[in-house]
Amino acid sequence: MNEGSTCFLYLTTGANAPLFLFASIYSGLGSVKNNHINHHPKILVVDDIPVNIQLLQAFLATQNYKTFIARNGEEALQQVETVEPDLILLDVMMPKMNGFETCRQLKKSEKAKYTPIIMVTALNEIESKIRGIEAGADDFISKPFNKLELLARVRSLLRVKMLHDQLQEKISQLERAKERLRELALTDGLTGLYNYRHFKDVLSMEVRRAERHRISFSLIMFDIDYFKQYNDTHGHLAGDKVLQGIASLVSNNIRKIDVAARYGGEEFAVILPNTPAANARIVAEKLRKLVEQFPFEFQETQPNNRITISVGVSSYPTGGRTFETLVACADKRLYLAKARGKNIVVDEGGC
Ligand code: GH3
Ligand code: MG
Ligand code: MG
Repeated sequence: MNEGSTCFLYLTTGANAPLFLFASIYSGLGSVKNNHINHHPKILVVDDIPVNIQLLQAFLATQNYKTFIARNGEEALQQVETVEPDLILLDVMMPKMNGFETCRQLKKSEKAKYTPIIMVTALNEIESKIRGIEAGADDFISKPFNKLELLARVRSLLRVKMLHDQLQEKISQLERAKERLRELALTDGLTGLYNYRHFKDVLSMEVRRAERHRISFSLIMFDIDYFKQYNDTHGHLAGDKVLQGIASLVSNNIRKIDVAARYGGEEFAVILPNTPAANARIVAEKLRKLVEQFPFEFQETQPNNRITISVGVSSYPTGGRTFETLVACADKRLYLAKARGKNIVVDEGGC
């Protein structure tokens, strides 16, 4: 008892030295240091004997650790799901599921597989330690425990856990950045629609799918009418706004499985999977009307006081059976639409 209190006194009054060391290690690690300051590490104490729990809990609380308790292996497995502790102190001798089995289960669980586990064994039990290592334990402390030793082991494993957490966070950041890069590589910067590269991939894939499953699909291509005149009169920035407006009209009015892309300067394409020619015509007509009816800025200076589009539609297999023939067919029909006076849909002839 006496020895315990001396030790305790030492820990509370003499804590500056180890804390200083602790802080200086972390000062080089940026956000890890802040993490440590902002959050009190969570420790789960697993023991079937209440007085053991109380002892550990009382001591850990003086060190600013948040403690949680479990009185057996099953409770420990449940607790890790909600508490997500930074460290587990696990008693070896417990009825039903002993410490080794609990350790094995914890290390298998999704939530606790990277949580350090310190096994609390009887003094100098070498056999327990070997079994503990085999069960995945990270460290050991003997009962009755020495407070200084316990603290050193706890701190050392929390350091590992924090580095692990930080690494995980960096990995997630990298994954998110990679995903964003992937998105950027597939999208058109001005309109947010897919770019030509992605359009090419999707259309090629649709051709292969259609060949294999004997299903039809369609391709819509359209071009803005008299757009050079609009740009020349109101400038490129105004022209860009029209391109963006048309892109939103299209993406907000097609199905989720349809793929809208900016094919080139003022030309757009929409791939309609599982869509035969008759249905594609309806979609094309809907898009044409939406553009015609949308109140674009400065539209009154355009012919007929409107911004309009001319649309060509080709379908697999009647309009073509390959990437090239399908695009060529939709393009030809688009130019037929221009030749016939613009602001119309053409889905027949020319191919
Ligand atoms: P038509 O009715 O036959 O389609 O004639 P048009 O004037 O629309 O077509 P033309 O091919 O002569 O000109 C296309 C114009 O599209 C040229 C250019 O000013 C404009 N354009 C192409 N790409 C962009 C772009 O990224 N931003 C802007 N603002 N304008 C663009
Ligand atoms: Mg044009
Ligand atoms: Mg054009």
